[in-house]
Amino acid sequence: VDGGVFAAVDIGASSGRVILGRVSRNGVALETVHRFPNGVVELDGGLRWDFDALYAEVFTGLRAAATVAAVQGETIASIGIDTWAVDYGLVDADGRLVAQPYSYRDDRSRAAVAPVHARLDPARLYQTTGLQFLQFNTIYQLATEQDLDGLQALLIPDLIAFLLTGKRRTEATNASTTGLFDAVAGEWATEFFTALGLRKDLFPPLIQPGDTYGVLLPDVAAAAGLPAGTPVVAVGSHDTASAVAAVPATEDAFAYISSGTWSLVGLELKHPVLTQASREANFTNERGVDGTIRYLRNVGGLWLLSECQRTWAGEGFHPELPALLEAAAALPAGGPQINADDPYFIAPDNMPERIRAAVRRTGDVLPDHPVAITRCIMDSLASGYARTITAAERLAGRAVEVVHVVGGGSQNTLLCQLTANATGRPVVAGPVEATALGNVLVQARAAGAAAGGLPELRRIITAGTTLRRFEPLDLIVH
Ligand code: LFR
Repeated sequence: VDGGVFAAVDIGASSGRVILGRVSRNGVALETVHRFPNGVVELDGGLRWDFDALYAEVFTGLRAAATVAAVQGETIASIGIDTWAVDYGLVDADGRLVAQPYSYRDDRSRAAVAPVHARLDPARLYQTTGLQFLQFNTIYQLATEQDLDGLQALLIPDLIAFLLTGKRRTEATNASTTGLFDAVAGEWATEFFTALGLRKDLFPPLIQPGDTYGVLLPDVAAAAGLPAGTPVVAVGSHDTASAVAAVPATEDAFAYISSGTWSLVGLELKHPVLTQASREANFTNERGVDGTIRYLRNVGGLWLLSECQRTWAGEGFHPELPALLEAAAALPAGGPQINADDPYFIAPDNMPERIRAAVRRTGDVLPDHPVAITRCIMDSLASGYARTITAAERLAGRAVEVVHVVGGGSQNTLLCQLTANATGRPVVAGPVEATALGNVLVQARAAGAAAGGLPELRRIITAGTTLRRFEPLDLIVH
């Protein structure tokens, strides 16, 4: 491992950050130089992302990164970008964004599912793409577009890279979430474009993690205060791909939970599982760094809790998270649960009442109290994780001995302990900033500052991070 300083742009559904990652023999040291909120906005009759505002924040962050590095006498070797998946912006021939991109939480794509399936049998779609069915997959979103003439679609990280470099590419891990990508060939599934009447060049050509989009446009570099010629390197631009790359696993028999707005729960495989049973269980075969397969399911995530907090705040009630979780931990096990992956919870608004209604439908009662609701969310997530890991073991024919939790949720002691209990496996929690670490390490390898495959990159992380371990507790009192 040689030294190097890299800038990671990492934008999630609820916040974004620009981070400096310093890679050395002792691991990767992260320094957040800019943090900003994100969220869906109601705009032009839909739920969208305020992309112009996000790009301005990215720019502010890059300027901050340049300043911090300059003070230290360092040069930023490259920039890498990751965000959530599936969403895209449309640009015209002059490279102008024609509208703020829709959010996957907008409901419009639901009505497009049946027409797409009328043309492409879902079983055939799965056999090729291996993608789990989610109503917001890019393929259904695109089917709602009225007029794509002369436009090109850029996935969100690729759109940022395009504005920075002028180069149009589609990064492969994120392309694998579109529903238009062949999981075995690792190429666009061109026959599906044809079947849906989409131009084959609707998306730009693929780029692999570690390859370079291009260097900063001269005016961009000048405005950001970065050296001319600073490259923008493709990383696992799907945030989950970067997070999984940074799972500090030291053995093969592991499952991971990338825990944030969503919980992405599954295994890392060499080959996709495209069986009928896998489709019925709605497992996805998304592409990871180095051509690995992220065999996982989207289980509901901390979105359930953050949306509740938003509702409670609107009612003038601001319970502090640590106190809320501590009180929830004191409640007995065996309380009411919901199915955390129900699409019913995808859209924003009035989450506490929606959760209580879902519990009512199971014939149970959930008190209208933040502590009870919080405990219900935690229990439901832990059960969802356990169910998913058991199914993944069966479908992929692989045993799991340890569960790694990375991302923001790895700080949630209650959730980690409940996960250990529900899965009956030890849980290793951390790092919190897995996504940024995965982003930085792929850049570091591209620059020659780190070497090897995922096991070697993971060893760099394990060396530099403190992990917490939770043993499963037997809750049955004898
Ligand atoms: C997590 C994530 C998931 C994807 C969802 C929507 O941030 O990227 O992997 O299914 O957001 O894009």
